[in-house]
Amino acid sequence: MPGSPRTKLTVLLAAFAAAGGLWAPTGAAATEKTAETATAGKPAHRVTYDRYSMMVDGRRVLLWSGEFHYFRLPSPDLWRDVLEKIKAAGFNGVSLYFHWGYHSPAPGVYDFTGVRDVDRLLRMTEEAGLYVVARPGPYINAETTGGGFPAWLKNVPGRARSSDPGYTRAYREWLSHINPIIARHQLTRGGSVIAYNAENEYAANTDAAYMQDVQKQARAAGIDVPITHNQCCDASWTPTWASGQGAVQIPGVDDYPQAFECREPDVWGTWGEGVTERLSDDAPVYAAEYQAGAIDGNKAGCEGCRELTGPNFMKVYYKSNLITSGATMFGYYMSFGGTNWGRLAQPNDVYTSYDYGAAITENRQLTGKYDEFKRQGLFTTTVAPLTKTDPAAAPSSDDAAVHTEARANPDTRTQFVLVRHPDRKTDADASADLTWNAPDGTYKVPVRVKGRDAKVLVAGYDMGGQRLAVSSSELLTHTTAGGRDVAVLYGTEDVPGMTVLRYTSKPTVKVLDGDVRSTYDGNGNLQLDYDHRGLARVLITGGGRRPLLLLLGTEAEAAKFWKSGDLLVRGGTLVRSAKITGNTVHLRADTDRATDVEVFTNASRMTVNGAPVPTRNTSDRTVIGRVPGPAKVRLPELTGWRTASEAPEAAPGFDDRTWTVADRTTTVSPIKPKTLPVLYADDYGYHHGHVWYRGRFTATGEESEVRLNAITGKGGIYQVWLNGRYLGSAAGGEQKDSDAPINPDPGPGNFTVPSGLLKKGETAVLSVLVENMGHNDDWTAEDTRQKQPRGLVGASVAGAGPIAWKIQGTAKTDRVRGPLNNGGLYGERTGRHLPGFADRSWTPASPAARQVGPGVTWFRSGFRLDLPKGHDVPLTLRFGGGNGAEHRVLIYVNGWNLGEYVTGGPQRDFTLPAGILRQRGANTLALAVVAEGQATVGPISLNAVAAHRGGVPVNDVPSPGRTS
Ligand code: IPT
Repeated sequence: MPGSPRTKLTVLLAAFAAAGGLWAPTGAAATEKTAETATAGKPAHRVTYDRYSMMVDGRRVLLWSGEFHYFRLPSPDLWRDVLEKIKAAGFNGVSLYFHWGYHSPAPGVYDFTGVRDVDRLLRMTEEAGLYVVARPGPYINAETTGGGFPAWLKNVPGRARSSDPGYTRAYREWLSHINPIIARHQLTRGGSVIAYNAENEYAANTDAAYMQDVQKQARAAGIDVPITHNQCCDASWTPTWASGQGAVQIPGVDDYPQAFECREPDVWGTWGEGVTERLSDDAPVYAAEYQAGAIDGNKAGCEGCRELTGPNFMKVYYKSNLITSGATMFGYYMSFGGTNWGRLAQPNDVYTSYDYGAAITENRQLTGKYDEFKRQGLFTTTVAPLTKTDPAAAPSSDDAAVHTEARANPDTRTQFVLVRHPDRKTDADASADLTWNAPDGTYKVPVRVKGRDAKVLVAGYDMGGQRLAVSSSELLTHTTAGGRDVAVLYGTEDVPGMTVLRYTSKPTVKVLDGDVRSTYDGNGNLQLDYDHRGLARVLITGGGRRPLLLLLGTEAEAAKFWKSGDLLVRGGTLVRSAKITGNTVHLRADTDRATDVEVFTNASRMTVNGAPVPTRNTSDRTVIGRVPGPAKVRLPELTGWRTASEAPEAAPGFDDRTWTVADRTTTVSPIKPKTLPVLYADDYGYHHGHVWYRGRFTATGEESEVRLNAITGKGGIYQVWLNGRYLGSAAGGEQKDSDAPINPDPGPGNFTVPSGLLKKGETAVLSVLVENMGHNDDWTAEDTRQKQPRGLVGASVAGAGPIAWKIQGTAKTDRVRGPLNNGGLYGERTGRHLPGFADRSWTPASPAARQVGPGVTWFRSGFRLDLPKGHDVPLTLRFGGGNGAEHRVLIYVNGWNLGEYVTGGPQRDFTLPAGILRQRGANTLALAVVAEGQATVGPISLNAVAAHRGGVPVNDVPSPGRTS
């Protein structure tokens, strides 16, 4: 994504439209496509599709998946936590990017162990019962450094995302590592992968031979599930990869109708109507990436993004996709965003947090958006006729303020009616009577759309052993347990609802709870009238059908339900799973307070997370367990701090003999340096974090000014010393948008040489510390963005002769934590960030009590945690405002770089994931403060975001200490 996505996108869209590049249907005949079936060990499944939906073993599947980035959560056991939360929200799938650069520090070097163990990730998806859309790029965008490209690709000649030979060798190398892992986890081999996405939003500067080869590589590695693509931005872009060379089997569309202005969460639809269009006549409609959060490009904070893409938006837009477009495949971007730990961020768009305003927060907490996902997800994955629908005549509305659209299943004739305002953005309160020609007769159905809202109503549905004729309430889910059906319907609070069920004779209606009137018309119609208020319970028996327990609730009540297999559960903060053995229900559940959890089954005993809880049975044959809340949590104060300043590189006498000589005169980068030699960090193999430069020259005594240019990526700075004297800092430049002219003077910094500092004939040393904030992406596939250099792009001293340069970045890649973890600060090169570093000789002082000067200062503290077992207590590190000059702080916990605090930035709370954090044991916190002048940092504290009894067991992630 570009920095100003809206402008960028508009410009590109206009260009495509002008070029006559609007999408046109191919008119290909509808056929059922069969993916090749392979077998191995586990039971293999057949994956097919037609124009309506995907199918597994011939059974139609509505793929309701959420995007998840394992690389943004460096604690594999927490992957399971998030996957289980995704599953419990009613999703049946996850969409997973695989990040080339995360696995590859250098050409030919790949790592799939530890936090990079994607084989384990895919096993977990199988265990969680989630289908996977595997998206290995090679390019992924995702607001991550290089858009997922390894930084070493910057040194590979030839245009990325094309069939250029240099790039081809590189991406085939990546695919040769990742494809076999994905292949062995396909459904066709008993795994979870249902589809494989080739490339990513490959819509500008395209090369069909490349697109074709990416797929050829996949097939050669044994990928036999359907290949998909996520078409950029809406269906108006070309190519769509629906036909011709490079075409995929299931072309999909990405859509972000709300765009990314999180400062104005009430402004809807800035990027359009957001209705996913059909790209192929013989494949399902696929909303490949549908907006489920937003990039916080203007630093409004994630709550603004959550509001912009909140429950009302979800109702109106997601339900339109179901009915207006008949989509049966969805990937919601993001379900959980995570953290740009280390140097994962692409600096133009994001900072450390990638919370994204998603349904599950960066600290893995459930939000109102999660509730809405659950309401929609339980419905879409329960009601099978939704997997095959055609447009149908909609009920007529007697008031134009209420708009209707419909689809129907051609086999079952079940109807689905979208009810909304004609203008989706309006927040009016509109009512109408619908005249509904439903499969079981014509009904008059009063409906009301209150505020920004949309509903999908169902008619003519065989609901277990029941027949739902029509309802003005929405269907959450239903199940059959102990010989009876249980169904949950819901609607807007205080708004009347009406449901008609069909019987062969008059049934017996018993209202167990709430206020529900019933009438039987003698023609098989049992009509129930009620207001949506709390949760009403109605038991209907006789009438020629098995018993039905009908639950009629508000939206809030509906969100309290969970479904695990056939079991329906109500209450608790999270129910991960429920199963029944004999007379006992076993729940895996989280609670943030003592609460009742009700299971709609006739059991009498209950265990929660393995421990029995007191239960009582209700008259409506359910069991209620009393589940304890969390134990009290105590967090330590951060004390025992020690501090030491660094930056010896600034001193003239510093020994840089082992540093790399920077003397290149050519570069692969399309951006040419202002002065020679080339000083681009990547050209010397230093790809992440800080780099140091030391330049020597023989002084003339006439030097007047140091003139520098540096590209840091957005938000970075660099600092300058001459003969050990601090000259100051400057903002690093950026080279951002592809269509912007190349900036001829990026990140300029001119520093006056203090008189008398340099003596004629003596060697002078210029030391420069430049931060690399991350690499640009390449979303328009023109290569110049991602190859934009980092580091110095120009350096001269007015009045001086030539300068001989040396450069030093990351000393060596951390084998466990990976290439993005640490850069080239002195302290990083010497292990000050690692557990076990001997800091006893350092000065005792806490950050808040110690003023730091310009340059780099480290603080270290150790703290013990003793969090209660069987609990999930997500912690953050919180920064108080600090004082003085601008400063930034790299946060190392047990040697892992968990983010960068920047004064004036949008983020003060930094997620410390369990696993990296020893929940019961000793932890090391190390902070590298890079200040532009005199400053005080903090105060800094540990903060518990929540406390839940439950969670998943989290093992400590290996965090080796200093070894040399
Ligand atoms: C689309 C990308 O495919 C995805 O990787 C991510 O960058 C997402 O957007 C935004 O967060 S790009 C589309 C909005 C033009």
